[in-house]
Amino acid sequence: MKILVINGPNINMLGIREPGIYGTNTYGDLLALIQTSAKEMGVQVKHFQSNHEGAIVDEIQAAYGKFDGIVINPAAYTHTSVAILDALKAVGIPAVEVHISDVDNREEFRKISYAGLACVKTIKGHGLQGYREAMEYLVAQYG
Ligand code: CA2
Repeated sequence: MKILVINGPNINMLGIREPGIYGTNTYGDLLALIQTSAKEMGVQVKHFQSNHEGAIVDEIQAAYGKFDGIVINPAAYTHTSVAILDALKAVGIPAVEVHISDVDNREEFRKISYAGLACVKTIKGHGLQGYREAMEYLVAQYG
């Protein structure tokens, strides 16, 4: 099974500020967790991070026919991007939405998720472990 993990804007800054919301782990720790999880689950994984909406759309489109599952944290684009929603719908690859923080218990605007409308599952507020849980779900359901 091949899983594509996509992270949106500012996720590469994890651990630098706002530890009360996002924890103290760094972006490097997240990459290590994804790699270790993939190895343990016996799946292939590619990780992609961008601060640009169009680049994320391009990456989702390029996954068509190449990946069996997507784990996506669109970060701030979660709450604004119809383009990412449409790209996920266009490729039809099972996608799990992940949020490190509990977006339902923050500002009102974070309760809205466009990308989530195209996802088979959403995991929120489980910290970095949410990425591992998302990968486990894809393996269990589609592996
Ligand atoms: O909880 C999540 O995973 C989010 O997707 C993270 C986004 C935020 O816009 C979403 O509402 C929820 C933010 C990404 C990281 O932002 C940072 C902010 C300060 C310091 C480091 C990263």
